[in-house]
Amino acid sequence: MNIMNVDYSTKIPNNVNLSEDRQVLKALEGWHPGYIDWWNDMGPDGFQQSLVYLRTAYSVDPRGWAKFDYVKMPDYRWGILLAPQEENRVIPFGENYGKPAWQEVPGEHRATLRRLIVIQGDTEPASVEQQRHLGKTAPSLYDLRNLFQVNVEEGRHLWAMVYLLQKYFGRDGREEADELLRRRSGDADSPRMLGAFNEATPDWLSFFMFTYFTDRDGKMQLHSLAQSGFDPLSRTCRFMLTEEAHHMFVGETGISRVVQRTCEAMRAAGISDPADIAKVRALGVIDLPTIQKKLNLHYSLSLDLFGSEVSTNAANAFNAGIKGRYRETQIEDDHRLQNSTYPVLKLVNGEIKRVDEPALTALNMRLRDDYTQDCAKGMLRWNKIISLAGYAFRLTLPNVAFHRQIGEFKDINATPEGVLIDDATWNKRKVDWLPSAQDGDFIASLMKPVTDAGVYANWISPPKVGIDNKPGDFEYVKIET
Ligand code: BYC
Repeated sequence: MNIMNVDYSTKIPNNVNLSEDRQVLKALEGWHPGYIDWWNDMGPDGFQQSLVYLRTAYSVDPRGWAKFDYVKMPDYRWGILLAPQEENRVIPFGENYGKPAWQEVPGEHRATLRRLIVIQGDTEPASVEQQRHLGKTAPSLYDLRNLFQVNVEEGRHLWAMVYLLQKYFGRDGREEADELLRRRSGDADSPRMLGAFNEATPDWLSFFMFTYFTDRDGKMQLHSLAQSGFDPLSRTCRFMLTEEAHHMFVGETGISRVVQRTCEAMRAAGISDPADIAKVRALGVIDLPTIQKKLNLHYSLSLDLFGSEVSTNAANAFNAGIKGRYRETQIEDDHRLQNSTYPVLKLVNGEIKRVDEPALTALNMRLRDDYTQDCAKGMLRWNKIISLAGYAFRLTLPNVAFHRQIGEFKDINATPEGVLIDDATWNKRKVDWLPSAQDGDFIASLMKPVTDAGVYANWISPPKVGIDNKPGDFEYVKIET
């Protein structure tokens, strides 16, 4: 079979020759009904009978891999797609640097690999659960369609990890696959594994922040796993990254459009001070200081997803050849890191300072730094919109010590500028930096569904171009209740 093209003749579309891999096909077919039950219970609330203009992967050729058509979500063809195998690929880092990449799980690293695959898999359904109520308040059919596109693809990413578990990890892999359908975002007894995936996504601004900041953690982690010496994981993550790009596009352009609309409305009303929150809110748009607060929240929650700055787990995964660095193969060094150091932000005598640590244990910090750099690009774009509208206001990333629950800064309080403060000051000032209940109520009051084609809620600008180059009044979702 041609690896570039996906076989749609089996119940589970795939480019991994499932029809000749009866045991895995059977295991996946056994898992399928539970997945559909999960999708019906925890996937988008309502809209399951609606026709949604979705893209589905039909190939893994980067030059043309998806086709668009109307689909009912439960009929979406969730498939197993791996990027083509690179001939003679070698392990690009760690103690096994330069040896042939593994096509089977190396016994001594089985537990580490399984843990990483399970964590990755757990985030995918979690995000669908977090976003399940948003369809009811979508600001347009265009946005509704983008939400559902993100949701079905996160569902596919779950399938991707479940395939790896079932093909390569035998009985315990099957048990883990079942557990992935059992845990629930925010559940007191059986929560999702990582913190940010148990938080609520209560409104569309949160959704855009989530797809900008949290999906971007996904990008960094997938890039690191795409370097893996375990070749099936590498190939799986490489293809997932193709889809992930759209999710971050939804976040970046979503925030751009909110900022744009706010600036336009302020200008039209002759408002010169963007911090005059009452006046701005009276226009039915989201004021820039509140957008900054949402940004502070989602960025800090997403930073926690990188784990501790100094981590032996990260060092072990790298040494083993299982999880590399962002763009590992493009880095010019020895790819073993036995003798190098990396500057890590730490608390030293009550001050935040960079301290050299062994590069191996500092890998989470390094990936987080790469992430921060990537996040900063959004600020440039959004601030350009604000300055073109004639306002001096600037959106900024808060200091990495701000509002942290994992790592070096979890036990201290810091302002968004990185000034350390005591508990009393934090408790008094936190409403200035993080969304308050009143901010949430105000945003919630704007979240009214808009379901006419080509029409947008007052608080968000229309997109510059349509999906798949469709015209402005295209009916992206044919709503059927
Ligand atoms: N919450 O050495 P440490 C995505 C645990 S997002 C709760 O500090 P390590 C997506 C950790 O598990 C990408 N627990 O950190 C986005 C460990 O527990 P155990 C998802 C946490 O292990 C949007 C202990 O603390 N993929 O794809 O080096 C929509 C000490 O750990 C947290 C991955 O994350 C936390 N935030 O790094 C849809 C890739 N942080 O084992 C999808 C796979 C740490 O001692 N995961 N802990 O009980 C990893 O590479 C690493 O496990 C982590 C943590 C980066 C998550």
